[in-house]
Amino acid sequence: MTGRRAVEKSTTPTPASGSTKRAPQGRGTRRTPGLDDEPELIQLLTPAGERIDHPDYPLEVTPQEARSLYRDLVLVRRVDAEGTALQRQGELGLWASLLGQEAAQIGSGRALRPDDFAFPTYREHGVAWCKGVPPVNLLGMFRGVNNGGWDPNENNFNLYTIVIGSQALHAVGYAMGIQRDGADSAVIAYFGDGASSQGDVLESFVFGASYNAPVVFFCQNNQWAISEPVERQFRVPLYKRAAGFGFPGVRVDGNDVLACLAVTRAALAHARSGQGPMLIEAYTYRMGAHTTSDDPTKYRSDEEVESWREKDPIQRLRAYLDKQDLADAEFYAEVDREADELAAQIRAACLALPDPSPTSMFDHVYADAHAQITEERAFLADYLAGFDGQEG
Ligand SMILES: Cc1ncc(C[n+]2csc(CCOP(=O)(O)OP(=O)(O)O)c2C)c(N)n1
Repeated sequence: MTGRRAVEKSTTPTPASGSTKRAPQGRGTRRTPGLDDEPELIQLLTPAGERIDHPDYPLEVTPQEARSLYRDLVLVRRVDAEGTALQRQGELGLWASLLGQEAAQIGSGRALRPDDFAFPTYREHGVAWCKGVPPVNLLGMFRGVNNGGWDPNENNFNLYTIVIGSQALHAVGYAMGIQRDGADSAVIAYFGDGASSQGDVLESFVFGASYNAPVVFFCQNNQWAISEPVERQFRVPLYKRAAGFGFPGVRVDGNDVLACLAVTRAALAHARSGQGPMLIEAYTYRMGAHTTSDDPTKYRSDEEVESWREKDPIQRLRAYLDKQDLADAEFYAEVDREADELAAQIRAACLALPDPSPTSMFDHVYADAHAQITEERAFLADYLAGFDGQEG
């Protein structure tokens, strides 16, 4: 591991992880005056579960709220594990795992009000959970039986976006719309570190800033864009890019659910009060593969993965609950039992998803009837009818 990542990992303070400073090597030795200050990492819970305060992001959580955040983290991890298992058993074509990113998603998702609109990528299963999208609805697209699986307007949660970064533009457009409606809501756009190099995301920063749109850009920096490491894309820490566009950027510990909740709440309040966008960089790690069709052992080291395992978001909150005596064995057993039940439900519902008719691929191509589509649909229907009565 060389370059910027080495610099980032050594200078980002994670109090209980005991990170040590290493001499930057390779490309990381190039210094940029004024841009090489230590990035501040906003953290409210250390990896050992110690609660710390931050003057700009105060947060009160009741014992009940802390337990419910734990429950969400565990259930969402289980939904994700079931998605991976279903794909491995041939029931899904693909699955994009969120393993390791639960705190970034649950923390930010819990900060959203029902009237706030979220624009996800393909990995935001935790945000979907917070927005009330039933987990089984996430499976349709990955099983290839529908193009989405939920109505975006029912839960103010847009359909998953595979085209990297395009949803950031949709989010800003939507935010400009609600701004003109005079609504007191905010919009949040999720994307990854790789996506932040995409033109669409940078254009959305320009528009968001120029129009002071009520939008929060939430970047989950999970360190890798498939096999591209983050240091290949950034000369400066990602959150610092916001300054160049004229709005604030902060880096939050993406494995700390409390910090993600507090910082996202503050950013949404900032957006709602007419002060325009904010960029949140949730500094986290993708513990699993990019998707089930990827093999990360080809490009990243076991040591790197292990070092992040020590910062696990669920263990961290559990350590806090234990230290504060907020949960007992019965509570943990109940959450695990609920997770087992949820996994079984998802599995059964996935297998019961109806297969679409082959000609349904022509539906919704255009809003109104279209001569060419009508002809192509009829051609396929005729062709398929030719097999009627044949075996196999
Ligand atoms: C416009 C576009 N270019 C390329 C791809 C192929 N692609 C799929 S995922 C991905 C990497 C995305 O990385 P990042 O934004 O960091 O998100 P992550 O998957 O790590 O959460 C790429 C390049 C795509 N889907 N869309």
